[in-house]
Amino acid sequence: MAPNASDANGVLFESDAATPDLALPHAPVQRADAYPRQYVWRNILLFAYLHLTALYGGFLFLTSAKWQTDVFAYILYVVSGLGITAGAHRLWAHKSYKAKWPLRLILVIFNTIAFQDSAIDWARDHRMHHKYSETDADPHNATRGFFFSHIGWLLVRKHPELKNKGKGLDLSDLYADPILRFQKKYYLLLMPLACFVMPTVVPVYCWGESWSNAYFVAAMFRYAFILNVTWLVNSAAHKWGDKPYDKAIKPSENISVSIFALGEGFHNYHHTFPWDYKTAELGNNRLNFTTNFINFFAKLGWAYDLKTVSEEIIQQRVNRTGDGSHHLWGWGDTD
Ligand code: ST9
Ligand code: ZN
Repeated sequence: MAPNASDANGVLFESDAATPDLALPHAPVQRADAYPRQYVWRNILLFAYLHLTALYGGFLFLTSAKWQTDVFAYILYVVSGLGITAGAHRLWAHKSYKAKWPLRLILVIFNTIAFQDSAIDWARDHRMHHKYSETDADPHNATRGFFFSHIGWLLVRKHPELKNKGKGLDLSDLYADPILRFQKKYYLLLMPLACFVMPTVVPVYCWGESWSNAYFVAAMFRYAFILNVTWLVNSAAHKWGDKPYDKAIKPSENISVSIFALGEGFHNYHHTFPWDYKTAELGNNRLNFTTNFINFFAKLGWAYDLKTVSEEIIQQRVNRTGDGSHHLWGWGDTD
C-alpha cells in the first residue's frame, strides 16, 4: 500500500517506508562501556516516601476511605492514564493521530494530573526509547534489567550516550504547540496543583472525606499506582510475552499489562509499528480503552488523521520476523 493511503473512515495507512524518523524502531547504536551510576538521592528519598505513603493509602482505600473517595481515585487513575496513553504517548511522542485544540487541552490537563514530567520531556525521552531501543541511549534500556527499566532509571543520572545522541532529536513539532509550551513553562506550579492538591481537596470539600484519607488514597496511592502501571510497560512488557511481529526485540505482547495500562501492553506490535494510533493490531473493544477514547473523539471530529497499518504489511512482517504466535493474537479482528 502506498504511504499515507486512507480508508473510507479517514484512517491513514502507512508503510514501513513512510515511517517518520521519530518512529524508527531499533536503530542500532554502539554500546558505551559500563559507566559508574550516579545516584540521585533526592529521587531515591522521594520515591521511597511515595511508595511508603502509597502502601498506607492502599490500606485506607480498602478499609476506611469513603466509597466516593475510592471511585474518585479510580477516575483519576483513568483520566491521568489517558493523559499519558492518548496524550503523551500516542499523540505527542508518536504523532499517530492529530487532535484539535480542545482535545489537546483536555489531554494536557489529564497529563498534568499524571505527573510524569511535562509532555514535551516525556515525548523527548520516549522518542529516544524507540529510536535507540535497548541501547545506552534508551532512557530505560531494558537490557540493564527489570529494576532499571522499571524505576531504577529515574534514580540515577542519564547515560552520556543518551545526552549525546539526544542532541539530534527534532522536537520542533512539540514546541510549536502553545498548549505544550504553556504546560512546560508552568509545570512546577500546575503539576502540584493537579496531581496532589486537587485530588486531596475535592474529597474533603465535596463529600466530607478526612484530609488524611483524601491525601493518602486519592493523591499518593493513586499516583504511585499509575506510575507503577506505566513502568510495567517498560519492565514487564519488555520481558514477558509473545513476539508475533518481531522475535528479535524484547518488547512483548502482555495482556495483564495492557489491562491496567489502558491498552498499552501490546508492546511487540507497538515497537514494530510505532506509528499505529491503536498501539496494537487488535481493533476496538479489545482491552484497549485508549483506542476507544480516541475513536470517540474521532467521531466528534476532534481527533483526525488516525494512522494505522494495513493487514497486508502486518502479515508480511509476521511472516518475516514473527515468533509464530501470531495466530494467538490476531483474533481475526482488525476493525
Ligand atoms: C515518570 C516517567 O515516571 C515515566 C515514563 C515511562 C515511559 C513509558 C513508556 C511506555 C509506553 C507507553 C505506555 C504508557 C502506559 C500508561 C499507562 C497508564 C494507565 N533527549 O533529565 P535530565 C539532556 S516521571 C535529549 O535532568 P539527568 C538535556 O540537555 C516521574 N536530551 O538528566 C537535558 O537538559 P534540559 C516523575 C536529553 O540530570 C539534560 O540532558 N518525575 C534527554 O541525568 C539533563 O536532563 C520524576 O521523578 C533526551 N531524552 O537526570 C523526575 N534527556 O532538560 C525524574 C536528557 O534542560 N527525572 N537530555 O533540556 C529526573 O529526576 C532526571 O531526569 C534524572 C536524570 C535524575 C532521571
Ligand atoms: Zn511508544
